[in-house]
Amino acid sequence: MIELAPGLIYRPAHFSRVEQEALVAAIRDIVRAAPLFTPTMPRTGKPFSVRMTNCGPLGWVSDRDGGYRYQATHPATGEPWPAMPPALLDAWRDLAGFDAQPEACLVNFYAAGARMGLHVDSDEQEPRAPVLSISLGATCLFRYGGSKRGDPTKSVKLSSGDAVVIGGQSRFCHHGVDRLFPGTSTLLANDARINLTLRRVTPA
Ligand code: MD3
Ligand code: FE
Repeated sequence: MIELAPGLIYRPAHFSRVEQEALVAAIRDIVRAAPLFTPTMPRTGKPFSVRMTNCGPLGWVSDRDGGYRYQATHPATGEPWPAMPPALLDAWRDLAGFDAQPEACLVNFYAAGARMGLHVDSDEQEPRAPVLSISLGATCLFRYGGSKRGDPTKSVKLSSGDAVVIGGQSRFCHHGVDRLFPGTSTLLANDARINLTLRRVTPA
């Protein structure tokens, strides 16, 4: 356990290989029920390079007309999101240090070359709840900074099986994924990476 910044807790290799394989199997079931979609930026409609889906009662979506938001249904199929797998609820209970259940698990699928620009997660209405991040597949270079966009940043490599709890003073810090490292995944084909983020959305 390494505290990268106040409230930013890095747990390298938290999940065993067998646990990672079980998470990938659970995600395959989720993607079958709730296909990956390509979010687009508010107003401009520019597509993200990361594809996404969700599980749990709420899911994060974004498109040109509706902007960033949580909603109970898949933007393309209109179906409710699939249930959160028990292994993810267990991980939240073990790592989040927050009494109420998570309501959303955002599944980010990075194909080779995908990245995520520096941003703040601020669409949740429960600022006391942390975000729990789980990385699977290819190693990435993750960047985090301060509450202001121009604040200095630091970088850390996130590898398959790593968990990060983002809470406290770090909950509203800027962060992003600069790049993936090809040839680093023995879990997923084609240098892909999956990141899961568990979130409490409504006030607990
Ligand atoms: C640091 N995902 O989905 S997870 C996101 O690897 C997102 O896919 C990244 O940022 C990914 O919003 C990073 C780790 C993470 C999540 C939230 C944070 C780090 C954070 C909030 C504040 C500071
Ligand atoms: Fe984020």
